[in-house]
Amino acid sequence: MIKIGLTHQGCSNERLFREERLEPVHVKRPAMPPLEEFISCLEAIWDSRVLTNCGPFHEQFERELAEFLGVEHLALFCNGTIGLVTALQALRVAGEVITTPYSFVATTHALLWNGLTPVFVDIDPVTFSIDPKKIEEAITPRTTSILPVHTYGIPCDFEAIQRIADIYGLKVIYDAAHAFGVRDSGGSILRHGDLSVLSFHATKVFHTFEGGAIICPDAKTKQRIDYLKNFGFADEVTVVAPGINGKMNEFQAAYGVVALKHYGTWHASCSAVSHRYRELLTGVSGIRLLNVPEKLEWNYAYFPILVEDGYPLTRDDLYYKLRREGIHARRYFYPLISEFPMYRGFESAKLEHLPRAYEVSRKVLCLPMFAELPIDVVESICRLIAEG
Ligand code: T4K
Repeated sequence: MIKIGLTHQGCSNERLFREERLEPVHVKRPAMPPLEEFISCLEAIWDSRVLTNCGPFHEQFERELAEFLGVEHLALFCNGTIGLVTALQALRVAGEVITTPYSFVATTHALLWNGLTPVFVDIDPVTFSIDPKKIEEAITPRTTSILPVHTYGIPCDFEAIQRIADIYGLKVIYDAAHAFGVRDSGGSILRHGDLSVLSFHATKVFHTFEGGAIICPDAKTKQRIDYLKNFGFADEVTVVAPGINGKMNEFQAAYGVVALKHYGTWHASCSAVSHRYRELLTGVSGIRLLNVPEKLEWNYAYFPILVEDGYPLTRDDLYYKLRREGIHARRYFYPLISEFPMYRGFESAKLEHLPRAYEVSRKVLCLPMFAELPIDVVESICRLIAEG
């Protein structure tokens, strides 16, 4: 039983975790709307017996989500990974794809599932996303596309990336798994590139248990993606592509409709958590915080810190120290994707080509970050970090 919301008189949360062996505080805890609100949707599903294949909740959620995100065309998916696999299919991507080693493995697994060759380039030390300056030198005659990731919801340098894509005639597919609701002065950052792919996994700022979406520029592309996510069916007797089953079911979609109404509240709570972390960790020697651009409407997807040389403990020492206290921070993203066996044979995966990504992966620690995280727990975590 989790008791992170409770502080007993004279007993701090950090002592509670240690002495009473309560449930640990994980890096993520899904935000959930009141159960009653979802139950009425379940009743509607029970009555209609429409469980999947783009039923009424699917259509409603697709519409309401597009409006909420400020995008015109969006196709829902059963999860983000199948969304990525399908996005690459939709654009008929072939050959080599330039991407980042500093991400969750799903980013590049989607390439391997399409028979594509990942070409890793190093990251920018500030955004932790692909460094556009490194992209050009990785282009070969086989390069067709770029697959950047908006790491932790901080936008990539999309202008520089698009400039290169335009010069060399490359497609850009953004892995926007972390970028739900992020807006800059021009609007949703999902408008960039040829396609963007969201994840609504349980650990994301907005979730549908599992789920995802592809954001696309026009109705024609959406039509093709809709065919692809439903086995390629254009109608009952016509199959136009070797599609997959990527559909979001009615339970996920109904949940999405309900959850969307609460996102504003959850976002505000995450903002309070993030600001308290920032107040307490700014100036702690050897702890570096994520650089969030000033005018960005961020989503507080993660709270990564870098444990630098000036800190008295190594990153792993701090990770285990917090763990002993019941705080389960996570090392997202360590090891690098390029270090896993199915990738390390690629020339671009050699660590000598990826020094910044390697360094960040050895220093990063993502602290618990979710809407229900009590501020006094944030304060306890920061005390533990500050004391070294
Ligand atoms: N691209 C990027 C850049 C991504 O980060 C991801 C997913 C994808 C693509 C693929 O999208 P999806 O196909 O997943 O839609 C988690 C998530 O499973 C994964 O979705 C996410 N990225 C990745 C960064 O994190 P794990 O293996 O770390 O998850 P897990 O099960 O250890 O969960 C972390 C903590 O969250 C747990 O310690 C407890 C808490 N938790 C988790 C779940 C699943 C809950 O409280 N409730 C839950 O239901 O990968």
